[in-house]
Amino acid sequence: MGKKKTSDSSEQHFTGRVIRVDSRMCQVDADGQIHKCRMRGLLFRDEKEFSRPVAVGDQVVVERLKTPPHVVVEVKERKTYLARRKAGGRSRQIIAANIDQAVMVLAVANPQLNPRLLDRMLVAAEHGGFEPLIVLNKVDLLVELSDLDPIANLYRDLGYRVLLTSTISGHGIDDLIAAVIDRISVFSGMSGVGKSALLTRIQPNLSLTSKQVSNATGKGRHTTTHASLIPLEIGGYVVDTPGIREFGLIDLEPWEVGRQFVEFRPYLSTCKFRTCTHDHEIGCAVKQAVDDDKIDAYRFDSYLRILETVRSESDL
Ligand SMILES: Nc1nc2c(ncn2[C@@H]2O[C@H](COP(=O)(O)OP(=O)(O)O)[C@@H](O)[C@H]2O)c(=O)[nH]1
Ligand SMILES: [Mg+2]
Ligand SMILES: [Zn+2]
Repeated sequence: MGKKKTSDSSEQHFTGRVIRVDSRMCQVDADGQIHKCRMRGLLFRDEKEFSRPVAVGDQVVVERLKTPPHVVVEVKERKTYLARRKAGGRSRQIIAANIDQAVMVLAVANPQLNPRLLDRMLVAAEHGGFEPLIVLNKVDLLVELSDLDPIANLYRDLGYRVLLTSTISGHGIDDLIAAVIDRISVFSGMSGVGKSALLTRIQPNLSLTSKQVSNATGKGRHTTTHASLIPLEIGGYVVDTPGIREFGLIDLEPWEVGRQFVEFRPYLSTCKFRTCTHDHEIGCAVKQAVDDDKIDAYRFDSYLRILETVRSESDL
């Protein structure tokens, strides 16, 4: 990378991954070397949709200057992005780009397993285009591992990967490590489920900055949006986000919610209305499939709850 032979060192370019962004500077990881870079002014020109031209997770081309800082001159096309609306505006702020997978951590106990929250996270991941990985942690607290079969099998039958882990016994940790190598992963889940403990198992010295709440507004509501990527020694990155709230249901219309339920998809084209929300419409193939036990009733109930939330948010 960037080995173009040239007598003029200012001509040299290299590619890397943006791991941190401040207002005018960013940090780029190129093969384990971290470079503080400026962003070429031209990059700011055509930005209307997004409030910043360079995002954490972007793959970029950097021009190497004789005297650093080097300059980001090109941003490669984003595969995915996690965004949120800027307060009071239409433009969106990218929290992180090119996330490969959403690792959804739940505890089997302490706190109690909450499949409703899991379904909500799955909808957000499907909508954002991140591959979900479900991690059921603290299995050491179970008497029988097979107690988890009903829930693990429900989601496995839907095609999702489900790992059972314990940071105490070490169960499933190798599988988790294999799943994060060379990928950009965002960990989400309620406080107390064991995210930090799992990350420490992946890499002992890895520390996420804990939630930072800025009181600049005086109301304590404004959580910082500055995410960063933490490089893993085994290869890959973990996204350090200020919190699970970011992993929201942004820009989802009520009729789109059903499309994020993988098991609804085969039926959608058979619903009488293209924008069917599967709750009150006639000729709904999804409701029929629920009645025929082809779609799990619990998942359908989750669907109706999420639909309600999305409806009330779009009414705002
Ligand atoms: N029994 C058990 N406790 C765990 C496990 N993983 C984490 N914990 C405990 O759960 C609590 C919360 O863990 P933490 O990693 O801080 O959760 P986070 O809020 O998701 O980052 C801590 O007291 C951990 O020691 C596990 O696999 N089994
Ligand atoms: Mg934590
Ligand atoms: Zn329908």
